[in-house]
Amino acid sequence: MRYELKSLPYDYKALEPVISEQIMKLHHDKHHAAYVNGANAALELLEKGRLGEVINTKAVMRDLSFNLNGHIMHELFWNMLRPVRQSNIADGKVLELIKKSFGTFEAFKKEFSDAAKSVEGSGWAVLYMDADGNLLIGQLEKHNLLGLNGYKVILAIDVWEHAYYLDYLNDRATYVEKFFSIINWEFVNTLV
Ligand code: MN3
Repeated sequence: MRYELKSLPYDYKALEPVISEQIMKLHHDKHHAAYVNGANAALELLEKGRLGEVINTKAVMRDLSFNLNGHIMHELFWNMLRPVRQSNIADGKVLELIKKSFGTFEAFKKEFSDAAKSVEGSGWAVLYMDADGNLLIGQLEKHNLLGLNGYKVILAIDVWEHAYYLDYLNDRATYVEKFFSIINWEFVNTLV
């Protein structure tokens, strides 16, 4: 088995002015591609190990966790975005679930934004759903640490510097605020 880098579901410029074409090209074609290649390299080593070659199992599995989760998170992330809309509040089933778990959309937005702004170093803020439709917000460090096992990722924001620095420099807060205008709630509703 090998993983593949799919094309973006829209043009590189589609998310401007929130996320520039330059960032999208680098982010998808270089960073996401590197996670796909890294995951495939780890798979190849595991296959060699099965054939008797001596491998560093712990290191390979660490690489697989980092790169495969990086690939999975980016595939979701691209689909979770769409061209900017001025009023872009959640609707449908996901809005019901947000209200059930957080009270109001605004309370959800504040907690999610605070999570995104306070990720230490490289990582993600994630909206998770359990099997009963309860939502929780958490952080991922890198792509793979501090996650909630058994929970489904239904929304995530990449707050690695590669996701925003060329457009926002160190102003992660503004990137997080503008992210809300490009969330594809239609896609998120297919996950809940
Ligand atoms: Mn990224």
